[in-house]
Amino acid sequence: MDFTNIDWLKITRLVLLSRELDRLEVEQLTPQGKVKYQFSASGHELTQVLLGQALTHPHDAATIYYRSRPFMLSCGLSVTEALQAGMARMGSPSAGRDVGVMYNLPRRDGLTVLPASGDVGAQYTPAVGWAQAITYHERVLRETDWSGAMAVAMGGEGSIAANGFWAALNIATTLCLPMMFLIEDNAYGLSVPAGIQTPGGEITANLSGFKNLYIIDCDGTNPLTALELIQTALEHVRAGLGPCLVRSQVVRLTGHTFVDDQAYKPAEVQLAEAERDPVKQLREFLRAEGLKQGHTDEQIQAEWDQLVEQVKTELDAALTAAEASPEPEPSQVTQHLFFEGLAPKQGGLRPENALPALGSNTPQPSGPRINLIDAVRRTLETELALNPRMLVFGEDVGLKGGVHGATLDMQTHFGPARVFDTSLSEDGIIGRSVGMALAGLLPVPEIQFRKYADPAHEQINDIGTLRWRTANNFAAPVVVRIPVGFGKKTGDPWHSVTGEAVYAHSLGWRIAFPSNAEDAVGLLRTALRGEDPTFFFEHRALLDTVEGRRPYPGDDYCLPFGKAARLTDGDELTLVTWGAMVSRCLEAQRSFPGRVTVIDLRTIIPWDQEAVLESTRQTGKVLIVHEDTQTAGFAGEIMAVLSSQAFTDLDAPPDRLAIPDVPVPYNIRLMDAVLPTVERIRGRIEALLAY
Ligand SMILES: Cc1ncc(C[n+]2csc(CCOP(=O)(O)OP(=O)(O)O)c2C)c(N)n1
Repeated sequence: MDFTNIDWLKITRLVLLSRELDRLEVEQLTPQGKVKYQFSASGHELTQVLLGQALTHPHDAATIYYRSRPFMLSCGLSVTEALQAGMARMGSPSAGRDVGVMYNLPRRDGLTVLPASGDVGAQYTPAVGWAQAITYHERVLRETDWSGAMAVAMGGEGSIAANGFWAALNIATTLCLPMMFLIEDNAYGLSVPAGIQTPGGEITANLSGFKNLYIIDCDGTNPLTALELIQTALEHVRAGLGPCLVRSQVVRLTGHTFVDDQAYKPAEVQLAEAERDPVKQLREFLRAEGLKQGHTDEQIQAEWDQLVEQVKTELDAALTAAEASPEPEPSQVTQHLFFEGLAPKQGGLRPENALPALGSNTPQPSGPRINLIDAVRRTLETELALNPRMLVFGEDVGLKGGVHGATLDMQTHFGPARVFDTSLSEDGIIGRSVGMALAGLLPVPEIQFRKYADPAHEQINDIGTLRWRTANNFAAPVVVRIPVGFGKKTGDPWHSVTGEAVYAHSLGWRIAFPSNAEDAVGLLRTALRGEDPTFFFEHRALLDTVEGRRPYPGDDYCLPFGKAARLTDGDELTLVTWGAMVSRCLEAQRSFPGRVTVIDLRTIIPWDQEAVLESTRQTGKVLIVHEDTQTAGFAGEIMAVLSSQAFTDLDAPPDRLAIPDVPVPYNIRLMDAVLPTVERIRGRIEALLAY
């Protein structure tokens, strides 16, 4: 952006467009019930419009929030699209699926706007991921067209109290990333004053000692100071000097939403806010500039009136177009949760990413039996060698090689840009993966233990719905590896969780849960060449025990998801299981030779319904064994399908054996008291056979 020749008329037109759009919605469309959620940006427009004009690098990206419509208009969202979004019509960036102000914008000329999240604070770590991806594209892939690009994350001052903000700030400053935080401080987070979010409401003062952070604080309602703050921040970040945090002090001239009457805001505050209205200040600024250039007051007024008229005409035309646009088609509402053959516009496994195609689904076992953890390491290594866009990271995965050894020596082989330690923030690990995936990389984060994924659940859920929310504009196929389950010597409530049912209920995720090294290789490779976000569970009791050992099935082996393994053939009972319970079930069924069919599901989402139903038709009896706790465990889902689709095939009520609804205990006798043991499985088989 050439700041010396700034087109103030264009800036003013965009500011007025946003203001009039808000007015139209507040005065007409919301009362008419045509817009359901109205978030006015009145008072926030100026900084956003200026910033939108400046983000012109083809690899710039921004994450936004619900008050970012002026920025969107400045970045090329048409007024018609904005209205279609509010009115939930086709043509909107989410095809009517998401709240109107939850925008996304695949790259048109320059900037990419990453899919917005409704979770306050969730916008920061994906932007950091994009910023880290910029450095990766530039330094590792040597794609010089990424040089000078930057990421921006925008949020209100309330959002700086959220976990995501701190996770992102830590990462951006520690890695000195090309990133700008734009905090639009309107002094209220809904009704809560800024002093509740940070001491004294002064985030910039409070951050003043933060290393590697350039801080700017200014009035974002004043044309000249707003321009200067954007200019200075961008120059700093684009010069490669590291992240910048801008606090733009703005005003919120309306309620938080259409239904908020601001009763909590004193009248004098509201009056003072009206005085600082950026439109008013812009008008005064343009008048002063006009007078300097020798125009008369009348000429200046006439030009202003003309601009307002133009904006109103544009709005009228856009409204007509938006009202004429179709409603989304209800029969398509289930589309795009997963990849369905159509590449998203951005992110995901796209042709230019040149990811390897799926390999052979026939194993070619050779060599000695290897541990499951070695199988994982070898697969990661072969895929890292094949795919330069793949990155492996997490806590202690670098020099140490992971607390389970899955990434041993990997950093030495592939370098610290591709295999690296992260800060201790699961929110940051998964959140940055979103931005990386959207920037065309394949992030493969490790979460140290299943329970420690808890802080990342906001991002996990947002990744899963991302393709659906954007109607396939974007997709973020991240492969998250997590060691799960009890250990070979002990259990405990923190390291021994499996919790697959929680993820099975997290929309848009696939879940692999291998029971041995061969399946681990095949499933992990399929995940790494796949199009959808995937959890890959590595059971702790199988990592280096005899139960998990198998010969390596080859560098090309890909095991499809949703294909169960039928491990034994029996006529009288179908035993469905997965993970570390597989070997226990196999041992238990040995007491009933020829009577029990053991099915290892191998993947939970999708799960092989056909294999289970087919076997049920033959045996008439089903036992499901899992390690996750019982209530709302995945066995419940299988039983529901059986009762609706195999009711007449059943000779006995389906049974399940799971951990009762308590955490896994530390004391080994207590642990054995809750885990499905071989003896207990045997007992259930016996009872069911005798039914
Ligand atoms: C994680 C989360 N918690 C709570 C909310 C509900 N909520 C939406 S906006 C908001 C206030 C945010 O204020 P601020 O960040 O200052 O932005 P502003 O609305 O003032 O622009 C709250 C509490 C939410 N969307 N997400």
